[in-house]
Amino acid sequence: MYNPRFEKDVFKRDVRNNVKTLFRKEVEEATPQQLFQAVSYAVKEAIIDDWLATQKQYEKDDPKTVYYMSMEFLLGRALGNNLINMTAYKEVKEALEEMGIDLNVIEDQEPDPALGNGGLGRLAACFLDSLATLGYASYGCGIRYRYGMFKQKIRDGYQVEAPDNWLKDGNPFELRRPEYAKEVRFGGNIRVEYDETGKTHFVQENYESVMAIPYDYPIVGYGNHIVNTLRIWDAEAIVDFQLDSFDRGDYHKAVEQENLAKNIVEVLYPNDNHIAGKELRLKQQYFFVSASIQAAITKFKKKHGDISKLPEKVTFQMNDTHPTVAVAELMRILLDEENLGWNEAWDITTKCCAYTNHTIMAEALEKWPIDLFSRLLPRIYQIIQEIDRRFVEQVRAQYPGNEEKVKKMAILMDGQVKMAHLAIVAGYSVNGVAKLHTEILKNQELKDFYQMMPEKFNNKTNGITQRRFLMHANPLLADWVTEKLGTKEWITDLSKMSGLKEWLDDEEALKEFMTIKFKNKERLAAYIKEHNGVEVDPRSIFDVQVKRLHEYKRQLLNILHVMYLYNQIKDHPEMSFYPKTYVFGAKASAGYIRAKEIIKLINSVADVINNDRSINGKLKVVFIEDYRVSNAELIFAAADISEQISTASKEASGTGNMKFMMNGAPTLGTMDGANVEIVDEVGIDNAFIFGLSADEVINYEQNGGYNPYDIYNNDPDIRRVVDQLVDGTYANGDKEMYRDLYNSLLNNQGGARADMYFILKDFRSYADAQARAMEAYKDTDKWAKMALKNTACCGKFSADRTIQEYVDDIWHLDHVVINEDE
Ligand code: 26Q
Repeated sequence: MYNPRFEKDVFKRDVRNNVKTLFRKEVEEATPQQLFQAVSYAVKEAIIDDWLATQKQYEKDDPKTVYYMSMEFLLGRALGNNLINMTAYKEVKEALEEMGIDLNVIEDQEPDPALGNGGLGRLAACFLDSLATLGYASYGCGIRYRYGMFKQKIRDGYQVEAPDNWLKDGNPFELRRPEYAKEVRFGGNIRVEYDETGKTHFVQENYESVMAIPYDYPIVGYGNHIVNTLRIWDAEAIVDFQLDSFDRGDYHKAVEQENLAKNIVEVLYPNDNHIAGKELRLKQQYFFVSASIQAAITKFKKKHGDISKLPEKVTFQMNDTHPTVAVAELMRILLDEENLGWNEAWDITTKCCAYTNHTIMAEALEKWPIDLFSRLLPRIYQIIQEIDRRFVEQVRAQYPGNEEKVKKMAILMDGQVKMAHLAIVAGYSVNGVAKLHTEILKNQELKDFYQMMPEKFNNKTNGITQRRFLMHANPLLADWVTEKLGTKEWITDLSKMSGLKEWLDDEEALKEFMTIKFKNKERLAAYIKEHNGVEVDPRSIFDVQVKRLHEYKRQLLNILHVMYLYNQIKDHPEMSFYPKTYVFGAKASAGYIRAKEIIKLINSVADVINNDRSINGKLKVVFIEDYRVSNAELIFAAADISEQISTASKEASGTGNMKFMMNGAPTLGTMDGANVEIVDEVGIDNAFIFGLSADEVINYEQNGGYNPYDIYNNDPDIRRVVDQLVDGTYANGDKEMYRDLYNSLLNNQGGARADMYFILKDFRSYADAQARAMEAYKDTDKWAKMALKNTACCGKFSADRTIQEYVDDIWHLDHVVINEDE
């Protein structure tokens, strides 16, 4: 056992004491929430020792540090994960059992810290886990939103949003660090001053400002005593720090600053792959970026005198363009506070900043109106003007007379600040998140930049942490894997999973593997019964699509196909059909009307089908309310089929696809994002691939799309389901409820092409893949083999592999070891 604190008796005493001091109760009287708090504080105490030791080691070794800058960290619950990474989960479970406490029940008391939307935020969380586990010094830098991702309720089939007050019972794991507060300034004007040496100074005046207060959150590495830090910033009014400003009659200013502070960190924008061009969003971005960069520089300077050495010790990774003001903020500090010249400052900045692109969706490319931007961040804007001026000069020098290039590549153009261009120009690395995605960036979206600076571009295929998504999510399978491999090495070296291939022809092993899947399906069925009131049969095929709702992800294709199957079963009750349960989970951005219509449609179809006794339960549809990290863990473990059906070229990578694969669910999907690499690993025969290729999609797009009526007119099955959107079948006779969805499939609307996402175009090929999957499932032995093959081939998709590649190719961090005896 690695931590003496988990000496059972000591731990039990700690928990008892905590219940007493926190709640003045005995364990037997405490509520589950109180027990969660008491247990968490006991765990935190153990973490703190390692946290201190880690920071001491860093102080001594002085390793290069990555600052992972992200507007989102979708952490999921901490308690179970921390216990796993401290290698104390089983001991603590036993200790609690002896006290009559069920750890699972306690874990369920923890609110999901949901400081992120979906893929991008969850990736950031997986990366922190891997950085700590691999022994690299890192800080996650983000915002401590008062309200995270909204809670989703389904009322009468519609999505209703409720606030996520995740901090209402306090947060046992965080640590407030007021001594590291930083001031962040907005607005006002810049006065130019010259000192006696003739040097220019830029002085911001008439600004508003807030105090950024860091909260540190421990990130526990697996079994190595390393504890890194996620630093998320809260905002407080400066007046809290200068109590006398009320006396000075600055009452209005005081109230204004209170409001500014409160608003900035109030809530996470619930948009996924879509830009909300709101001023408050830009404030959030600059707020956490400025505080984080200031803190990083302060820390660096405390140890090193010479700021020009910054790139040797510090690197800033920008998670998409959202923190891109970082490059201008770093320039500002180097120019205005460190008094460096432009060239020297630029040299440092371009060696410190790197950018990851997560999307090619046009509506997700971040641009800000210049008037808004320059008003809010006047000095930052001046600096960007100068960066742009010099860059455009360079473009003109390289492509003389080619003003088209300037128009396409400039940072400031058409009254907008183009954040991706800024990130590429100032970054030393630009990476995509899957092979296909990076190729599309190089050859289409960012072609001009790639031609001008090919050396910056590289791919880092995403990954996930097996600690959360296998060990914690699926303990039965995790134990089985350890037993079959005869080692636990896969926990920190997922390539070891390939050893499972030895069991592909072992009938007994396959049976055990499928029994585990069955138990996980029973566990999910119980959850569905409790939360949806729907009975689903764990013997049916669990076909699952869980992810944010977006048209390009094509949940609509999935549900139209369910409608088609239902028609088939009704028309041919005698046909051979393996019982299926279609599981959906998805949040729609609150303002995304069409996405919400799709949620309503899924729920309406579920209602009709689940209540039709004539089909003998052959088909069930379940929409899981409030899809989030904690219930995702149950869902991945229980899936038979993983739906990854985005329009090819649109999903940069996807990471849910990897979580399903790891848990033994073959992919039913398009050749998009990381699906391509999943197929490379597992073999085309162990996936169900369909649909247009990325090249074909891009080709259609460049030629104005295709005509969906060609399909609608010629395929009666498709016509029937499309017509069912407007004949009242799924709307109690209301013919208008789904008219917009119907029109989106068939008719051009303003700028939007008919069936932009090629749903009807891919329908037949999708239905065919679905049929192939059902046929395959009927052959139990063959299916078991296919499922196990997926688990056995998931090694590449560990975030540990991804992070090692970032370290080797981009960050060049030093490896740190904590000496256990110190
Ligand atoms: C931007 C401005 C204003 C408000 C919101 C936003 C915003 C927020 C979140 C824009 C985009 C996002 C999220 C994007 C995202 O999650 N992208 C996904 O990233 C994953 C990790 O790389 C990939 O696997 C997915 O393919 C990609 O869609």
